Amino acid sequence: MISEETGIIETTQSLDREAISSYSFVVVALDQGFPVQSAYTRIRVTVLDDNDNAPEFDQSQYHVTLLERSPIGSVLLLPRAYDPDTSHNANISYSMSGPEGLDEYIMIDPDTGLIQILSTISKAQFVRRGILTDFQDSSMTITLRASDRGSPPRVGEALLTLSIDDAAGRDPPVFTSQMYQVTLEENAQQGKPGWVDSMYFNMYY
Ligand SMILES: [Ca+2]
Ligand SMILES: [Ca+2]
Repeated sequence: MISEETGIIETTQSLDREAISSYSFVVVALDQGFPVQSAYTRIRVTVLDDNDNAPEFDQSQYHVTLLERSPIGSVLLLPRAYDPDTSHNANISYSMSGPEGLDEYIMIDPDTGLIQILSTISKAQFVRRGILTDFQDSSMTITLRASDRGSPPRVGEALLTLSIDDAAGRDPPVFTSQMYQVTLEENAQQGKPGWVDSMYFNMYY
């Protein structure tokens, strides 16, 4: 709106850069003589960006099944996040958090969001490391984050459910020691067992 008296131009409602990023108009000045003399000028208003949008992933949940012993460098997922703001307010950095120790096996590229395998994954190892609670357990939840570089930054989140498929890369059973010493009493009853401790990985489906 322009004041006819002062020429001051004011907004009449709040502006949304994501809806309209610039305005162009012509201002005409008229004197009160006769005949009327006039001048005009063009005005272009560029709306600066406010960081009023958080990045948003293209899905709120992702599900990926990973074959055990997939080659190092294999791509798990390429999630995409979008931010309708501009410049650093839309410049996205990706990160993730999951069970402790998982970051030694998979990584997310902060610039592209590409999630890749860093190290050979086996279910047995995940159970040993506490990344999976037990052999019955085959999936974990990872939180993906997309943060813009606004001030303050805004963050969008999505969940990734990662399941480990151990059908193809089944581990053989392993003994916990290479040698066992068992003592038995003389005249032990027939059928009395000596105890040998063994662990079986990936026996549960
Ligand atoms: Ca904005
Ligand atoms: Ca933003």
